[in-house]
Amino acid sequence: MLYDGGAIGILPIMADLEDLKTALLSDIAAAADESALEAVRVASLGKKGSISTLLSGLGKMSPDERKTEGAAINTLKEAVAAALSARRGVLKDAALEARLANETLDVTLPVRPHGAAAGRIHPISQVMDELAEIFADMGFSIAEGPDIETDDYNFTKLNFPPDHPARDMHDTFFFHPDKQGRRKVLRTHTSPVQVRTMLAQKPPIRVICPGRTYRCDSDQTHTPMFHQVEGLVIDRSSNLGHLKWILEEFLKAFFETPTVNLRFRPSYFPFTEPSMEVDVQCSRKDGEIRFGEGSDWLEILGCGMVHSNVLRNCGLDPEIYQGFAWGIGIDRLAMLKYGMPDLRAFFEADVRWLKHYGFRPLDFPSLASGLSP
Ligand code: 2NM
Repeated sequence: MLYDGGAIGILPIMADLEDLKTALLSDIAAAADESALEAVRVASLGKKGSISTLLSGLGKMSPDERKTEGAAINTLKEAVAAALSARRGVLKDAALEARLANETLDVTLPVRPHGAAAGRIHPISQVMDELAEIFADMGFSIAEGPDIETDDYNFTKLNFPPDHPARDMHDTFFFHPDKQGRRKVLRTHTSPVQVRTMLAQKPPIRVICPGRTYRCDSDQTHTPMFHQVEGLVIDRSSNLGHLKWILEEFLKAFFETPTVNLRFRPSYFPFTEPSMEVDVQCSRKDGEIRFGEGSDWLEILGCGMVHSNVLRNCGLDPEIYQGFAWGIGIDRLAMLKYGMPDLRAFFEADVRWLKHYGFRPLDFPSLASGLSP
């Protein structure tokens, strides 16, 4: 059957419409699949379809004719559209039934060792997960902030006065200054996250701030982007005894040794007073380092009591609150714990390296089941 409109003429009588309806409905009922059904739709309701052609012929009719013919054609159009949609539903269900009957899946087959299971967790992500686990157990939460920071948060609020030489200690990546002459920086440490935390929260504060940090420095032991975790505790009577206990507990849990011996040496950071560098006692044999024993010392982190200027800059009254902070390099922690000799391999995205040093995605660290599976 052709629905070319021409066969029916542009001035159809009601009987022609009935014939057309019967023909279309029977074609719809006979359509065996969705593409056959679509052909009927195009031939009737499509731009040049029979019903569309009838509708476009209305313009040539007298107003009276148009009224009756128009209503009749629209009724036809609706009936055909409804039949098309009903048939489409039936065909869709039938197609799905057929697929379900044909496609089978043997759920007793072993899982293929491909895909997600073949991926590996990067050692830095693994160490960050381990840190989160250890500090969460001691009541710390994790705080994060932007990699691009203001000079104010990265330096000024942390008691680095403008033009103070301490700013040169951090080989800073500066952005071009804006119209007001302010230049943003790639944060040189995660301390600005602690500034944000102190400005936003009331003590007691217990946070760790892990993340990417940037310094313009690149050699055997430095990459321009590296990872740090800093910790901050603020309360009315937080003191160095608490700091020492937290660091010992952390290092014992992280390196999975029953004891650690720490040595605190005086040092200088603008944001702490007093400031200290901390060494762990260790032994070195055949290039391997062991903690908790031996006659050697390895510098591992920096720490101190938060400077009263920093507290004041962050809205805390140093007459009421005091606290301590520390900072550790995550990349070096990972190298020490997992025996990776070359820092630069961390950032080369070599899948062979990742296959060797990476961690299985479902073996996440837990203090109960072991941090490093
Ligand atoms: C370190 C060493 C010592 C530190 C201080 C602060 C803040 F914001 F509270 F002032 N955050 N981080 C800090 C102190 C960091 O890294 C070696």
